[in-house]
Amino acid sequence: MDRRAFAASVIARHGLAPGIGAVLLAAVMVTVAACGDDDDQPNGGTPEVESTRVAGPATLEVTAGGREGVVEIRAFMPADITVMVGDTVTWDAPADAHTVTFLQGGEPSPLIVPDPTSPDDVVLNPAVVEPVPAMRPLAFDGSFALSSGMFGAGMADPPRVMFTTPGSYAYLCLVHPRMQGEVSVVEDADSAVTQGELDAESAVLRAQYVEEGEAALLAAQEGGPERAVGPDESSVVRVLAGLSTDHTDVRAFVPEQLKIEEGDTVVWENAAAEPHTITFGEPPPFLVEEQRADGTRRLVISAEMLNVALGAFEFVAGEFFHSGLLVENGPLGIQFRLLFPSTGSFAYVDSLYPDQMTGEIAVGE
Ligand SMILES: [Cu+2]
Repeated sequence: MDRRAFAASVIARHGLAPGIGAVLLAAVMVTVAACGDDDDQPNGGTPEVESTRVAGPATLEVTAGGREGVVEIRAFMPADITVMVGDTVTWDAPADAHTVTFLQGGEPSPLIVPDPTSPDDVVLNPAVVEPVPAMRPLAFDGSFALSSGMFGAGMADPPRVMFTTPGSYAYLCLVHPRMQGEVSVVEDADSAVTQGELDAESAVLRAQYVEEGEAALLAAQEGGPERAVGPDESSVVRVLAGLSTDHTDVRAFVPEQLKIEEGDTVVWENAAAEPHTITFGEPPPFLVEEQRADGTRRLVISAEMLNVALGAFEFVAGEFFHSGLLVENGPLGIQFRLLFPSTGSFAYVDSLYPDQMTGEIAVGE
């Protein structure tokens, strides 16, 4: 069986939609072409650290995000790179999971969706979690949409993409759509970047973004929390649950420790581009991993994480209070409100990031 017939039989066996089949076939074809190129370049893939390129293709690593304390970087570093035809680009995700997605004119898929086969369940969108095409192709010529699936943070391995055709290819992260980059592919070695140059640029950007996040946190902490007058001379005090800048998400409650009086109300507000929770008591699990009938994995957001009684709450020491997922355009909105009728010190966490985000409400102490 030749390779084209083999690809067609794979598609037939897996019953893919015709459009997907064409994409997969194209992927198999460019993979075959790439293997041919590799045979001509036995030294391909050797990392290059000088600013001048040696002959032959290189493997170049871009950094996807990063973490420094409570600052999560939301950028590809560097975002725009110029490589030579035949170069392979790989993306390293040292902290959170990301995707590298070349939409090629398509629409970005949302991260959290009702399960298409079981709409009562809310899942991480398989179109974001899994690679597209389903088998990651080794090479990319811009003729099809390519998504790595989520990598890093214990998910898939970093993607590697060989660029076979001159042009400019924009990409983004489907988990954090403001993470965007572009790979320009040229035939001229003098214009192409080296790993040494990438590393230097990445280090400068990383320092700049960490500073951007830390400065935003300091600015939010300055002047203390916003207080409004509530009923019967009580106060309504606002606590930020996370915040974001152009290139960062900052994982902190502001203020982390809040002093209030009996009868005061705390309103937490998610000021970040990522979801947060306010949880007094044992944090519920976020994702439950299951197998679908076809063997693919299903990442369900746990009912405990989603379920929450809506309305006004009065805090009771020792009882479980949980905001659910606070996220822009989510069913619960971005605010969670609790009235504290009795004295005491009450610790809470963000269930999604319990190691990074903790807070305390001290009532009348
Ligand atoms: Cu991302």
